[in-house]
Amino acid sequence: FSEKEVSVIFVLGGPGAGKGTQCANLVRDFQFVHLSAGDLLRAEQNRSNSKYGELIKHYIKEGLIVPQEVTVALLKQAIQESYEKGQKRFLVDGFPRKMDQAVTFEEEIVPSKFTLFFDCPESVMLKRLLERGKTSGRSDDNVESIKKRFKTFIDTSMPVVKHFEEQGKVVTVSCDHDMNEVYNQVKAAVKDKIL
Ligand code: UP5
Ligand code: MG
Repeated sequence: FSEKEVSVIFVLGGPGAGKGTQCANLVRDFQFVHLSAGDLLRAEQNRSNSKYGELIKHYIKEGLIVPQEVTVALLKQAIQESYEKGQKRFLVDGFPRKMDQAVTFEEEIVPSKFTLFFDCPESVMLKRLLERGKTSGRSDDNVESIKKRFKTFIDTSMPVVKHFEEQGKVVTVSCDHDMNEVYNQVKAAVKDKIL
């Protein structure tokens, strides 16, 4: 795709920072398709004849990054399907979480417009995830997995944020506030860049 055909905003931030919550707000108010890489992987894991089911299950529980071939293919397919239905604006949530994915996506699919980065203290994210874990049924919403997800985020995903920051393509949102206040920051960032 060219940047004229399709615009992509990457939504990055630690586990439980509120990416999915705020993407849902943006979908409600603007014309975006929300693609959560984690949701796509969980759906693939549960698809009955997927050859990647066991692999995805293991990586998610251990808080590790699934090999890019799997995730990039799922995103490419989802974007293609929506594009064919006339959709042009995408929020790519929770991706790219590793440098190789960032490079491959921008080379093989489309360069991102910018990255919305959700900055949140670990203590706040931990509290949110443990609370959500009471009902989410997610295999990684437990203390052991959460600690591993935090470590992967710092070691592997923050370098991606730094990479885009060096290109002047990051807008940081401070997430340790109530949902409406966070959304005001998100809306301002998106309006400024897209509309
Ligand atoms: N909440 C949200 N905002 C709040 C606020 N302002 N005040 C109070 N509460 C707030 O929110 C989390 C919880 O907090 C919710 O209960 C919400 O109500 C509350 P949510 O919006 O779900 O946060 P989000 O940032 O989306 O958290 P999530 O757990 O989805 O983040 P992760 O990035 O960890 O999860 P994801 O699904 O993206 O990835 C899971 C795993 O998949 C990864 O660990 C990895 O193993 C794998 N993966 C890959 O391998 N490759 C990829 O490219 C992507 C994922
Ligand atoms: Mg999410």
